[in-house]
Amino acid sequence: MQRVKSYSIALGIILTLLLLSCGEDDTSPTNGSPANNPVADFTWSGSTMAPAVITFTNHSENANHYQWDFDDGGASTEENPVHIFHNAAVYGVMLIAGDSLSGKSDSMTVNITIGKPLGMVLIHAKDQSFQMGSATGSADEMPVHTVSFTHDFWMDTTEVTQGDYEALMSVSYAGYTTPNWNVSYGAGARHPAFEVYWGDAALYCNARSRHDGLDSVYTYTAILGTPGNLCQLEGVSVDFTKNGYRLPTEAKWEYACRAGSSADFFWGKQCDPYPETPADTAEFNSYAVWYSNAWEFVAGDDNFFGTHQVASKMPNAYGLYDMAGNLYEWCNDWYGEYSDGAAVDPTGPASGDWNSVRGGSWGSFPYYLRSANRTFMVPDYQYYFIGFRVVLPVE
Ligand SMILES: [Ca+2]
Ligand SMILES: [Ca+2]
Repeated sequence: MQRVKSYSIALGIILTLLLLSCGEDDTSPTNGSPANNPVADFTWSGSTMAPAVITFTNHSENANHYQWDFDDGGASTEENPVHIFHNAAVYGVMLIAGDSLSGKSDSMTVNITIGKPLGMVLIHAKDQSFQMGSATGSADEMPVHTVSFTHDFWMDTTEVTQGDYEALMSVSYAGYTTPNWNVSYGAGARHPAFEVYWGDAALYCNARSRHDGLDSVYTYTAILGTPGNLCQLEGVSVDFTKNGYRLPTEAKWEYACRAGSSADFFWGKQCDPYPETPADTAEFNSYAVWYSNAWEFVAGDDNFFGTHQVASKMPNAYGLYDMAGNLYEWCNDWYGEYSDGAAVDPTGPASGDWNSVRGGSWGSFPYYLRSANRTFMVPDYQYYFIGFRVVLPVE
């Protein structure tokens, strides 16, 4: 027994020396043995409106490795990670702070409430499909084909307003000047922005992305003309992998416009002879700013020439306003024929001369306000019936 005891004492001295030498290492417990227990602690900062860019700052004690769970499928092992929450929800963010020497860890969970992006609605499209096009419309709406999506996306509930456009663009681009919003076509902060080229709309998307701490989707080699006021982008390219605002693809636009409807109009009616009776026209007027209540001036409280303020009519089932009429809306796509067969996240032709615009305008007849209708314009087309709204993918 005596030999064993001596051996134990010797082993104890060796272990103590080992621990003391380890104590000189920055990452080990500071007072030798036993190791201190880690205490998880962190703070966070950033916007709480989706897409929310949140910076996490670790304040844990006695820890040297970190495991973050953001409660949205995302994770990180960085000490001070930056994470983007794309959806409006309450997230229970958990940090597990561990000490690699002792093998001990501690966790801390904080609920972070993220609100929806201002003026946008979440379009549930992930793993959804719809029939794009129309068998009874124009040739370019055919063939009707199945389109599906791999992600949800946010979409502006209204066309971009003159007020929002002016506020953002005036602080985003040196040399910006206000577009010519002629009062006879509807001028005012709540009226939609018109007389904007496709390039102006793309610059708006980039400006809004920068404003919200997101990526720029559009790159270009030069801006020709006045930024935001009838400018063209030279050498423009679109990076769909970036996390930022962009113009909707035609497929996203039509899916969102239909809001589950397969009829010509999102409120479930078929075009021609509709709208025929006064009751039909009244119904049409309740959903759309179009020829009858905007171009063809008719005296009355709700009828006047030009664009109307956004969201002055009833929304579709997804809460989107003015998807039929008020202004045609720029899409991201070059215009081209549909290809046969099913498509997943289609983005249109790789190049072209015209961009697609959708939805008809305040000067349009009903046929052009159908959900499937396609119209094309050169990107630098200055006209008072084209505006836009933007989308943001949920990755
Ligand atoms: Ca519209
Ligand atoms: Ca057409």
